[in-house]
Amino acid sequence: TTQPVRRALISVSDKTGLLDLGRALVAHGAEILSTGGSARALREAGLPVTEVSDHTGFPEILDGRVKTLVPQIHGGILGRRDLPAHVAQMEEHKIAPIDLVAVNLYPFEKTVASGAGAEDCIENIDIGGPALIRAAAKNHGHVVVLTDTAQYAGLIGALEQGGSTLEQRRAYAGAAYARTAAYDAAIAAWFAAQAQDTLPERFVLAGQRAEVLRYGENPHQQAAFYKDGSTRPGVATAVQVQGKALSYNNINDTDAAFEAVAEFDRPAVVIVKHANPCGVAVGDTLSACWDSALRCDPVSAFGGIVALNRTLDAETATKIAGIFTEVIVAPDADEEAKTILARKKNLRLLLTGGLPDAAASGVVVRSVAGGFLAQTRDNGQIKPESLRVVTKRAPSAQEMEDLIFAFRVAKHVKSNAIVYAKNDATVGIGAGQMSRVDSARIAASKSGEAAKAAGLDAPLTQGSVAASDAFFPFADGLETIVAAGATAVIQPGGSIRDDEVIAAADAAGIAMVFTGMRHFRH
Ligand code: 93A
Repeated sequence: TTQPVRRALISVSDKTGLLDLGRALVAHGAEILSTGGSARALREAGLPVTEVSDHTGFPEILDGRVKTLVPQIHGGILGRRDLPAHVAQMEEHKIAPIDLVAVNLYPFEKTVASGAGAEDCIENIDIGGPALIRAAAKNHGHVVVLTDTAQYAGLIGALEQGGSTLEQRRAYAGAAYARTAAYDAAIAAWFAAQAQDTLPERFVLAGQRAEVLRYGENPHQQAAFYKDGSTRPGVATAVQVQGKALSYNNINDTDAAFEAVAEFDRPAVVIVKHANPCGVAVGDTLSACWDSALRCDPVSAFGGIVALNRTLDAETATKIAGIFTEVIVAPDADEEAKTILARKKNLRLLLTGGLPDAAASGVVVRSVAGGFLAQTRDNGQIKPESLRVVTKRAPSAQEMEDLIFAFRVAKHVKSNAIVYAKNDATVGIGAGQMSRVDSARIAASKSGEAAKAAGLDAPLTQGSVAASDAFFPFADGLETIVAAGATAVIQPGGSIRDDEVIAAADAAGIAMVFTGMRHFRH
């Protein structure tokens, strides 16, 4: 089944590695057929090449839209060498067999990502290339297909052993169909975007395996990190400056932390554990934000992920490095900060080069047995003018600032979420409980422990404000918050018992604000 290459067709947009491949093919006695630009590059390197148009006697026409879409080429690729009838027909029509096809496609994805106009994008829809790839992959019993420059080295190695093996050709064929499928998925997504069809009838997910991870959420699970080519600053596009390889959980937590910190305009720090914030603060400097964020729950912050929305400075880096931290993610870090962190060999430092737009639209998916759910991402951000005070007492200016801050944090906490905040920092976070009352209680009791650890006698929730990601179905959740010492509450409103909840707030003399927007996150 080892198949030597006597004739190869090369048609590549990305010329990386082209000359190495060409030289190896020539050295092993192959004739090279090639299209315009690829042929020119090979010829300029002194390699013998036959233009496809010379081989077929038919010129490239329609601005190159038709260059390889001819029977001499597709017959040469698709003809079965093991069927006498095929061999006879090929001879009759003077079709020479082609044993290798190396194609990479017009850069459609890159053209779209560059923000090019529709005409440019459409011209970059490759037709002949996918046809060549699919034909060669179908006839992998006899033909080897290369669709990725990273495959060239493997093929060159095989040529040195006398040719490609069936096993290798089969693997490349599978990769070839995955490539054309992903390519068409990108084209379909572009058409859907043009038509503003957010959730199209057929939703195709495509991703490139960027990394095989050591394991998944648990050691007995396999895992890989797939990237979809998005340029949104974040965990997929970040540069890792130092530290061990990221784990599955690290990637998930880093994503949660960085998306949360991007919510704030002022300098901010978010500490995440198990995909939930355990300390968040905004302030004038990152260093001050770190102190406040850490105070919220220093026990949980151990082994956490820290996200910052400004360039990491030396003072803040020193403080973060003072406790065990798994990952730091920031838009950038200054040289002094990098030097300080370099002493912590295992600590990962990720630099994203920018911040994602929290208000940007997009679609998020999650798998369920038998399919997946897709929804537009939660890009909702409450605006001060849409808030409605529903109690007799209105919040003070500082309370209002803390309420808006707490609600922004609650958006990034798993439901049921209750977030206590004071002076631009969280002082208690209750996450992921099945009952809202439990979230309110847990957050308050954690803050009591944090206060004890800090040598304070009053719990941090005393004189704080509280945010709830969804409405209170009964007054009990609100009463728990009042008992914890909060003086103002923010919540979406919209329960049939809103009146009872408002009455309980008035009875306690606290201020309450409705947002009209819910932030469930499961
Ligand atoms: O315009 S096409 O869809 N029509 C074709 O017949 C065709 N054949 C190969 N594009 C076609 N190709 C593509 O040309 C290949 O997929 C490759 O990306 C590109 C290489 O062109 P050149 O060798 O001129 O740089």
